[in-house]
Amino acid sequence: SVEASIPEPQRAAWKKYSAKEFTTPDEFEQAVVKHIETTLARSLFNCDEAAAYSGTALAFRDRLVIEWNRTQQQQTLADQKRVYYLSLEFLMGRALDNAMLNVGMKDVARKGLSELGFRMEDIVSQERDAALGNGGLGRLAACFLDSLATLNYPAWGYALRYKYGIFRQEIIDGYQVEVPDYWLDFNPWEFPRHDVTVDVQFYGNVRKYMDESGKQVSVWENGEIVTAVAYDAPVPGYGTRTTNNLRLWSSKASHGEFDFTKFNSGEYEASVADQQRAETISAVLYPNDSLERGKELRLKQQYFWCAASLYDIVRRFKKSKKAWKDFPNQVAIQLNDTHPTLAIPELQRILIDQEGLEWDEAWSIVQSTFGYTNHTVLPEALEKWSVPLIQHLLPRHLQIIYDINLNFLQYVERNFPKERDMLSRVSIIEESNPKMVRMAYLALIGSHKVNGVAELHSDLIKTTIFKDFVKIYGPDKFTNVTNGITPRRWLHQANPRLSELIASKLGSYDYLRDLTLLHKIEAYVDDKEFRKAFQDIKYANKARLAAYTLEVQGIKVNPKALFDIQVKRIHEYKRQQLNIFGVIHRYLELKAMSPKDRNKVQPRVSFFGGKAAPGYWMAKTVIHLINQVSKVINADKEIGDLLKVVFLEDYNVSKAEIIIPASDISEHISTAGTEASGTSNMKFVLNGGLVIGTCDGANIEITREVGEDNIFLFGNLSEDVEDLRHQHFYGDFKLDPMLQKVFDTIKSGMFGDAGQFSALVNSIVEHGDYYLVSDDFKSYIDTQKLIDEAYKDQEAWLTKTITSVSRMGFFSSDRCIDEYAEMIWNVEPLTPPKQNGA
Ligand code: IMP
Ligand code: B1N
Repeated sequence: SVEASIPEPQRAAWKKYSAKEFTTPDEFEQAVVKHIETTLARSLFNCDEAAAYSGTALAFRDRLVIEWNRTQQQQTLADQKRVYYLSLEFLMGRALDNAMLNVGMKDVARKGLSELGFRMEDIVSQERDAALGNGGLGRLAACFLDSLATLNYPAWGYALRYKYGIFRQEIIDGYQVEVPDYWLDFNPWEFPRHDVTVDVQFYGNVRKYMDESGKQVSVWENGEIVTAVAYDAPVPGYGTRTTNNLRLWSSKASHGEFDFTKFNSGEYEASVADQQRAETISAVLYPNDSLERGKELRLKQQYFWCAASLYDIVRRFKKSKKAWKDFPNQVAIQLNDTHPTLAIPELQRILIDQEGLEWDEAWSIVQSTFGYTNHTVLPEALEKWSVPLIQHLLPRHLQIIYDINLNFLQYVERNFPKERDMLSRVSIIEESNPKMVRMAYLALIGSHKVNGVAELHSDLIKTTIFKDFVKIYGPDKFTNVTNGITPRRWLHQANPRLSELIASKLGSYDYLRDLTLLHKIEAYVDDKEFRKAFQDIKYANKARLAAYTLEVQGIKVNPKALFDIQVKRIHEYKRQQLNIFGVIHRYLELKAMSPKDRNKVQPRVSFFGGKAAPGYWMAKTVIHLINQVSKVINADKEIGDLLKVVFLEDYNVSKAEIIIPASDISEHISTAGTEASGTSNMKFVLNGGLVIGTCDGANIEITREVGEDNIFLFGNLSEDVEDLRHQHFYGDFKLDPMLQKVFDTIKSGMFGDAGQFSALVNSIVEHGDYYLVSDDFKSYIDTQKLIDEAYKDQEAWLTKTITSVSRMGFFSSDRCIDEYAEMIWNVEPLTPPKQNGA
C-alpha cells in the first residue's frame, strides 16, 4: 500500500482539477500562449522564435510530465524489477522534436504554431543540444533510454548534470578551437529536486573496531562531504504512455551557499573556495573519447555519481521493506563501460558496513545485481587508477577492492593450482610503480554478465583482454549484444519523408516499433513509383545538406555529385587520415588527366566532421590537414565540381540528423579489430546510403544482413593485424607507392608548411604505422574506384540502397534492449493502462 499525502475527502477536488493533456491545435495554442505570457512574461509584442520555442517546449513538457508522474506511480505500485543504466554520458541531442513525435502530436503542433505565426522547422532548430557525451558510447545510452521507454521497461538512467557538455568546435584558420558549451541557460526539460539530495564523502580515514558480538566493524569517517542534488528529465517512449526518468546529479557544497562559520570568522575566500571546489565535480564533461588519463577530478566525478545513484537505488529498495536477498530481484544495474565500476565496491560497502551483512552474502548480491558492458579493447581506453590515489580519496573502497581481489585470487589458486603465473595476470591490482587498479577486471569480477557490443568485438574480448577470465568463469559469463539505434530519431525524425514513404507502403508506422517489418519494402524494389520517390527523397536530403554547407561553411557543392561522408570523433584508429590521403590521391589523379578523361570522372564531395580531444595533437593535425586540403582543392577552378572537400564544423547530434540522410557513401574505415561496433554505420544505411568499410565492428553484421553485394568492404582482417604490426618493425616496411606520392605532395608544401604535418606522416613512415594506413591504402583506393563505377549505374545503385534499407531491421535498439532484458537483466515490461485516468 502506498500512502498519499492528500486525505480521502479532498481527493475528489484534486482529481477534478488535475492537469489535462492538450489534444487539439486549439488547446495546444492555448498552452503555448499561456506559457509565453505567464511563465516567460512575454507577449505578442515581443515573441521571437526563441520565445516561441520556449512556449512550445513548456506546453509539451506539461504533457510529458503528466505521463511521467503516472508512469512513476505505476512503477512504484507494481513493485517489480527495474533497470538502472549507469552511464557517465548521455548524448541526448534535442528533446522537443523527439517529444512531439514520440507522443504523436507533431502535426497538431505544426498546425498550432502556424496559426500563431511560426514555422515548425524554425522553432525546432532554436533548441540547443543536450550534449552530455562524446560520441557513440553516449549516444548509445540515449538510444537505449528511448527503447526502454518505448518497450515499457521500468528503467532509470543515472548520470551527472555537467554544467558544460562537450565543447563547441570552431575552426579558425583550419585549426580546431574549443569553445565552452554552457547549455543550461534555458532548459525546460529538467526538474530540480532540491528535496532529493545525497551527501557523498571523500578522503578521511577508516576506523576499525570490534562490536559487542566480536564482529569487526569498519567506519569511514572524517572525510569531506559534498552534496549531490537530483535533476530529473522525462524520457517519453514512442507510441506508449510510458515516460521514464533520467536522473542527473549536480554537486554543491554540503553546507549550502557557503560556510557561515568560516564566513563569520572572516575567512571569506576560504568559504567561497570550498563551495567552488564542490561545484567543480559536476562542472564539466571530460572531452576524451576512448582515452582515459587518470585525473583525480575524473575519479571524483565517478565516485560522486556512483555513490549518489546507489544511495538512491538502495533507498528506493528499502521502502519496499523486502529482504536483502531480494535486492537482485528488484534491481538490475548496467555499467556502461568501466566508468561506474566504483558502484561495485560501493554497494559491497553499503551492505557490509552499513547494513551489517556478511561478506559472502553481500558479495553474492553485488554480483547478481551488476552487468558490465565493455565498449573497447584499445589499451589507452582501459581504465586504471593508481592505488595511492584511491587510497587517498576512497580509503575504505581500496580495502574492499583488496578484499575482493584476495577472495578472487584464492578462488583462482584453488581451481588452477598449476597456473601460478595466471595470478598476476588476472589480479585486479597491477604490480607496477605505482600499483594500479584495473577497473575492467573489477567490473568483470563484480558482475554476473559481461557483454561486448558487436559479434567480432565480443569474440575479441574473449581472446584478448579477458582471455584468462573465460577460463576461470567459463564462457557463459560472456555474451554479445550487438548495438542498435532508435529508428524514431534516426529515421522518423531525421528523415521524415523517407519514414512517410515507408509508412505509405506498409500501411502504418508500426515498423517504427518493430523494425523487422522493414523487410516488406523489399517487395517494392522494382516498383517504378516507389523507386522514383525514394530517389527524390535522397536528392532532397542531399540538397538540404548542400544548402546547409553553403550557409555555414560558405562552400558551394553540387547535390548531383556523389556525397561521401565521414563524420565521427577524430581518432587515429578511425583513420580519417586514410580518407584525406585518399582525397589527395584523387586530386593528383584528376590533375594528371586530360580534360577529355576528366569528363568521364564521377564528381564527388568528401565531407568530414568530428571533434578531436583537446589534448590529442595527432587528431588535431588531421583536422588541420583536411582543412588545408579543402582550401586548395575547392579553389582549383580546373577541378571545379569534380571534387570538393568540406569540413563540417561542430559535428553534433542535431547536425547528424541533417548530415546522415544525405549520404551516398559513408566511411567506417577503422583498423580491423579497433572499432568495437560503431553505430553511425547503421544510421547511414537505414537512411539509404551505402558503406565503405573495413571488416570491423558492426560492419560485419551489416554485411551479413544487407548482403555482400550491397557494401564495399576492403582492407586487412583483424586476425592479420598483429603480424602486420610486427612486420613493420622487424621486416622491411614498404610504403605503398601511391601513398608515397601523397606524402611527397604534402612535403612539397602544396597544403601549407609541411612541417605541420610531419608528425602525421612520420607516424606512418618512421614509427611503425600502428594503424596500418599503408597496408590498407591500395585496397581502399581500389574500392573507391569500384564505388565511382557503381554509382554511374544509378538504377543499380538505387536497388542496392532500397534493398539495404529493407534489411536493416536487426539494428533497432529495441532489439538490443530486449536482448539485455532477457539475457542480462531478467526484467519484464510494465504495460501502461489503455486510457487516461489511471
Ligand atoms: P522514489 O522511489 O522515491 O525515488 O520515486 C520515484 C518517483 O516515483 C518519484 O518521481 C516519486 O515522486 C514517484 N513516486 C514514488 N512513490 C509514488 C507513489 O506512491 N505515487 C506516485 N508517485 C510516486
Ligand atoms: O562505444 C560505442 C561503439 O559503437 C564504438 O565502437 C566505441 O568506440 C565506443 C572512454 C569511451 N568505446 N569506448 C568509449 C568513451 C569515453 C571514454 O571516456 C571510452 N567509447 C566507445 C558504443 O558501443
